[in-house]
Amino acid sequence: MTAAKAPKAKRVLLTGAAGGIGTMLRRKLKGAYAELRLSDIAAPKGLGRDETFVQADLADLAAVEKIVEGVDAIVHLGGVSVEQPWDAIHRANIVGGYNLFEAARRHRVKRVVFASSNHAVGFYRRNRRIGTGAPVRPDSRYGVSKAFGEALAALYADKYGLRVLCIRIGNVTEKPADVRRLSIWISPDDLAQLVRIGLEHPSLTYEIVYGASDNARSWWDNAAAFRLGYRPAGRAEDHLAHALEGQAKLPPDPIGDLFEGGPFCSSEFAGDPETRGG
Ligand code: 15L
Repeated sequence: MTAAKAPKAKRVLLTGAAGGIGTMLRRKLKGAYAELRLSDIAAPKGLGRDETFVQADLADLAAVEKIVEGVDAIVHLGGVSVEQPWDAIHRANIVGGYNLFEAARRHRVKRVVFASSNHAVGFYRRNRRIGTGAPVRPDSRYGVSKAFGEALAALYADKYGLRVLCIRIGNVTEKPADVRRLSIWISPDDLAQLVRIGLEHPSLTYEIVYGASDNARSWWDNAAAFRLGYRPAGRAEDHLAHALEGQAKLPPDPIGDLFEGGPFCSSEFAGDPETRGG
């Protein structure tokens, strides 16, 4: 099949469905596909009768194979979503990420939308503007696991023909929570738009995009997303007062303020801030 004729997904699996982003997306994607199968370690709250939930631990390949069986596409949000000790990151994001892509290959899944994170590039300085071609610069073990996920995604796309969209999500909330988030914020509607591009775009093969709204203070060149038709409607600056209010409640973070990843960079930081970071 030529790239231009690839059909959009009909049966979709959402991993990490009980988490914050999973809960938002589950609502936004409702009714958009013939089947939306939800999965997580624990059942999501308020599961409707019309919703299908299948429990699975991502570290268990046999369990992951069961949840991917029969779907056309996967939105992979599952795993650890903040910095944690290596054992937890390794189990859920490294082993879990591998299991997810490998199960997708074995079951001939066509597409994966991978929830990557801004923390894969968190150690770039805030006075730089980076595109998706910049080398990864993780700011945490968590960020490393997201860079690993992007690499896995590229391998499965290039070698096995999977169509993959990696979204380096900034921070998805109704309103940006502080000054750093004015640069990286994405509204739930804009994130849903990007996810649907990943599930439906006819000529997608492998792409990394930034999961950010139309933010005046953005640090990212999101041309790759725009080429795929992304038209964000949210603007962080419309919520400036809310962000400043949130900022006023935060402790000072002079190291974090230098880098895109903020507190993920200053946590455990032992380097020279003048010479470290990209
Ligand atoms: C992330 O990747 C996390 O999942 C989320 O909890 C926030 O910390 C976000 O990044 C952020 O950078 O604000």
